[in-house]
Amino acid sequence: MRNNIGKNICLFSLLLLFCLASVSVFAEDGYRLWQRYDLIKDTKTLKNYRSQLSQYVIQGNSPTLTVIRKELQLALPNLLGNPISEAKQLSGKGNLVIGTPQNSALIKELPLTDKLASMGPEGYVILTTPVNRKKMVVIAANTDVGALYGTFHFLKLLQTNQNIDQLGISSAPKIKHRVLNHWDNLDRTVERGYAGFSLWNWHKLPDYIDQRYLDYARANASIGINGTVLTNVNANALLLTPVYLEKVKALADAFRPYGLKVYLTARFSAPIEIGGLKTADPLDPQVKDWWKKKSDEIYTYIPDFGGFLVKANSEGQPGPQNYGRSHADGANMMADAVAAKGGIVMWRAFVYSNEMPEDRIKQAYNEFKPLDGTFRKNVLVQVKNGPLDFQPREPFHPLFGAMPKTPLMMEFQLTQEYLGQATQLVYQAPLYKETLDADTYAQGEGSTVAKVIDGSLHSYELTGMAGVSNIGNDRNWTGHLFGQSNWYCFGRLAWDYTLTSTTIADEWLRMTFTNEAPFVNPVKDIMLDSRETMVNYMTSLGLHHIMGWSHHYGPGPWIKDKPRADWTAVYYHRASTEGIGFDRTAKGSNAIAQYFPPVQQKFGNLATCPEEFLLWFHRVPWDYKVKSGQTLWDELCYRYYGGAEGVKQMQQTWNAQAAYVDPERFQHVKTHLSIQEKEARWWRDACVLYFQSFSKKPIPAGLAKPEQTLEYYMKLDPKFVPGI
Ligand code: GCW
Repeated sequence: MRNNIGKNICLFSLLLLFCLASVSVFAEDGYRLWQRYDLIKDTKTLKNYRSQLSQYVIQGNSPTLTVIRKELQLALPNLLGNPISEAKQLSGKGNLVIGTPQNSALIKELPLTDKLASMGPEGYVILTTPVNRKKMVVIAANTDVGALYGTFHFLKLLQTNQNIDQLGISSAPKIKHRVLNHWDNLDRTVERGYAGFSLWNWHKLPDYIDQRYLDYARANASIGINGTVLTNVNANALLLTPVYLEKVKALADAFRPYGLKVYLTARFSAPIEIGGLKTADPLDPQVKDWWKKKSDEIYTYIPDFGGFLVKANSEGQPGPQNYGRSHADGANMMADAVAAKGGIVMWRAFVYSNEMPEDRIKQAYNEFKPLDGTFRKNVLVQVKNGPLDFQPREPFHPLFGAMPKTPLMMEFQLTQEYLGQATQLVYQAPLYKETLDADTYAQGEGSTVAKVIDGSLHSYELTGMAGVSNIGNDRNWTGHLFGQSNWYCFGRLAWDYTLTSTTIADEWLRMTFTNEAPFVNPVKDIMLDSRETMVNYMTSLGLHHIMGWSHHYGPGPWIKDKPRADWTAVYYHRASTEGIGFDRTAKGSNAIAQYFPPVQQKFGNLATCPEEFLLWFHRVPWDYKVKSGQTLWDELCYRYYGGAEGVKQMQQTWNAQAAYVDPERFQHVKTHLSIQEKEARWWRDACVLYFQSFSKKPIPAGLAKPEQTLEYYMKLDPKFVPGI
């Protein structure tokens, strides 16, 4: 009797343990990102896939082919609910063949030479083709990494229930260097990070390779990201010391099979701080020699080290101007140090100084334009999408198109420093696309920013797109679950900027949640409207830089009287009883003159200036008539109230999706949307009341009365806001 009871208790606790384990294993905490290989629900599609996929053949061996094998072993049995394994030979049917002409005799025999010729080192083709009268799916590329990218594309087709009967896909990246920039510090804090601490556990490196590092590399490979800058551009010279290079090497080795190259941020004064030199003057032979030796040393640890990302003479960072040298002098010295090993230098153009009375947004152009053509061939000048600083909306940076002899690299921000940080849902693809599709008129109509950075407009060989990462060690990687969509869309657009925001959102939703249309369509609308909704309740009609001081969290249009005018809000909106807005026309700071004539005319003329940039380029009175026929004041109010209302709609739409999403992620998003709704009302009321103190006009009838007083909002001072 006692034994039986004992046995039953054991059995019961074992059962309980198993249930708990299974729940925890499949806890929907967002860790699996868009790489969820759950059983395909649509039975017709499942049946079709099962008839076409029963085994895979990968000839050859390499660390990258091993990664492909692992991914297929994880994905196919789960997606198809069938044991699918690797085979050495083709069988009757259901073959998936992956490889390159170099490592696969099967692929070598196929007439793919022409197709592969134009795919470059990272492109791939995915074809349904008969071989020896056996129908099969072929994923072929010129390199193993290309085959890996092709494999992830094929898995995406299955995850999104696409028809694979007659495949004829060829895809190659439009941009060569597709790089994440982590603003991670060596103490594991992340500057402007809202997803926990840094992924990199420097203390346990080089020995402990966390599974997260591999899943990070998998996720990046699945969206074609091929570079990662591990540390903050406000760089720490210690990173270049042997102790840390050992640790970096361990990460580089872990990432290499996924085609992910490692770059490091270089503190310009490192020769002094860790080299014992008295100067960091780039024209000093000792300094040149130091960087050459340091770079050679780095290559002994990381043979395929990508190169340096440098923030110099910007926001107090040391740089060549400390020695009266130019940015080109600094960049070229470093470029020479890594050139022999194929390294590049990404030199940031994010420079401005408060001493300069000039309109802050003009300064980077004024500093870099004259240097056009003076940079080494392996230097990219990295330029933020707009001339200010990652605002919810900025016009494209006037440097794009203005430096025909210097490869310009795009810098977008995925982390939401100015876009609601950790608590707000904003899908940024529309923001990125707005910049990429903007016409610079550098060589007449059609000279889009995208054509500048893909090198086609000015025949740059070297091309790049960087994204300031939103990744941290939060279980869901990005803090807000929908932050994942920004990591995803950055990778997709860096690979192919012609993709639409809608297509990318559709892919991500299907892979991350479900293919069920009653979920995909309305939630896609939430995503596609989210950026405009945010602009409306934060910075509509061209307003910019009116957020909280230093942490940039919440509204702060009243911010003034700070050590640096160009870090305040009043510097930008210039509100007074007469009107509001920054006159950047020829009558004002003339920032428009930095654009090519057609753009100057468009932005410089009130009649043609898009209203979303009205107060960016113009200063107008409160009763100025906008296109809707409203006065500017009324329009501003309607935008703020409309924006806050927009978040309510996002909530309603999401709250109707409980049936399609696991409780954990459903609740996560639901709770964050309710925080966002509150914060949107905070922005609305604080800004409307503040600007009303100048307009002296009533809030249009029918709009709710602000919940608190202006004094109340001005007194709010959130503490310990993440990211600083
Ligand atoms: O956006 C600003 C941020 C700084 C950042 C800087 C930059 C890393 O407020 O935190 O510094 O830009 O881009 O260098």
